[in-house]
Amino acid sequence: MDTPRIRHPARPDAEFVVVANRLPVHLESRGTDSPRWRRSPGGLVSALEPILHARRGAWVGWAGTTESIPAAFPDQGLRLHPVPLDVDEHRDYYEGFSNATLWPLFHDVVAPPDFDRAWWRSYHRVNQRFAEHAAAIAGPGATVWIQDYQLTLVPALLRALRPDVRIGFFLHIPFPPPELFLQLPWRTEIVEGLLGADLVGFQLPGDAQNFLQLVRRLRGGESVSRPHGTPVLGAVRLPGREVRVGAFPISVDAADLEELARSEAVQEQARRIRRRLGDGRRIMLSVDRLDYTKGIDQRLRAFEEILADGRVSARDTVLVQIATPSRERVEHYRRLRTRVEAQVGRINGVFGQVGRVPVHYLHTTVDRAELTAFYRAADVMLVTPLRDGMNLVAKEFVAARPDLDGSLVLSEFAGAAHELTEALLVNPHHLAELQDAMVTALHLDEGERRLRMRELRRHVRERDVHHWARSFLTVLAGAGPGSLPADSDEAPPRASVA
Ligand code: GDG
Repeated sequence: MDTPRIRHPARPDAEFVVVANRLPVHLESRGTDSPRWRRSPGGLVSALEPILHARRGAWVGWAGTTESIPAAFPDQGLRLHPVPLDVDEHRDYYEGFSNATLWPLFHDVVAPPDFDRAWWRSYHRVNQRFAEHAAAIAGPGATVWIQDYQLTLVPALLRALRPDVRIGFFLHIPFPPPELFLQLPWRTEIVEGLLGADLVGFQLPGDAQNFLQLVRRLRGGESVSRPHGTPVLGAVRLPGREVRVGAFPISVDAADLEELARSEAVQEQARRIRRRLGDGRRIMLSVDRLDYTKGIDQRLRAFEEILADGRVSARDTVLVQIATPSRERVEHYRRLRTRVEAQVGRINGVFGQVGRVPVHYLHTTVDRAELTAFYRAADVMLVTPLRDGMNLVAKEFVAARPDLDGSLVLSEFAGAAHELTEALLVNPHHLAELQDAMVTALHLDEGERRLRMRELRRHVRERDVHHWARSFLTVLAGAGPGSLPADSDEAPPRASVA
């Protein structure tokens, strides 16, 4: 662990600033020891870390606690700037507006969103605070990259404070069709918030098109230039500047995951997992945050039915569901947990025997090496969300299979399905189709498994998370201050991607 360093007061000298709801650290409690700050692993931080180091970077975000931040806040070798949130703000800005309004609305209202004025006020206030923190540390002409749906107002709020900086925004979740988005009482404020950026990036071209269509509805057709082709699909003209809009599908650190998957320790752990689940049994695996968008209950129901009609048997097949705890105080999430745990209990009660249950349900977070061992141990990976911006689990599974074995069943409503076309693609709402895909995946012959996996891996290795960060930042570097003469009629130049 790095020596703790304190970053107060802020200095306005960072050349590159990442603004995200969370800092890439968390407090870890072990036994009776007092909790310690640890780096949170993840693709975003590994993609951005080299850039943060090379460009005098800083990261602005919430530290994950509503307690006051200790004086010796460790920056883990990065310049971390914590934004404080109190208990009420955590409830209203984070659990409320972010996760009970925007999250369900942006995921095709698979759960009904709640609209609450007090949450909105808190969301606005907290976004203002994030903007002020970013403004306080960004050097003259810095690049600021704002992440995700919790911070949609920050681009415009930051521009008002610091018109000299170049602002990028990336949305990690889907952007809904205008008919759904327009339900939001604060729709204009959010769109204007995003238009404070020089580049607004989405996962898929369809998300970017939804946003451009919405802008046409709200601001008039003449404000949007013609499509250009991926990654920049159009631009919104504003007085004196333009906002580019594009698609940048996120990915994983494939080389890093592959190295971990090839390590002897992970391979041994994978063998141990297989032994413990019963040698000779085929393993189906799912890994999700316990979220209603991930299709966990639909998947369990599909499995229950193929057990009931005898297409699979608990003797030779087992389903491992890792369900990471998530947003546990939000009502929809509590109800989902109750539902899923009742289903698991029923399936195991009806189809299990002593020492041999059909579903292993782990409501926990496993460490990265163990997760990779599960990926390596699986015969079939089930990734069947009802709606998902991308879904990194699907790409991680592929990256972790240098042995070219394992089959991937993937929902067509996950962003990843647009790239991972060699997976067995399914509509997770169609129970029979999902069941057929599960059974087919369990019986794919080795030749076909290898053929599909080779293609999947080629894609994930070429388009990894470094490629994602590079393409976004290359387009952003050509956007922003000075990229368009004030009253130009010219279409913006086609962006080139490194
Ligand atoms: C949002 C969008 C988009 C899960 N359980 C454990 C664990 N994980 C890790 C996975 C993966 C990550 O969490 C989950 O990422 P996903 O992409 O699957 O889903 P969201 O959390 O909903 O992410 C999504 C993403 O942002 C990025 O833009 O793809 O569409 O919804 O990396 O590995 N990691 C460990 N233990 C666990 O138990 N170590």
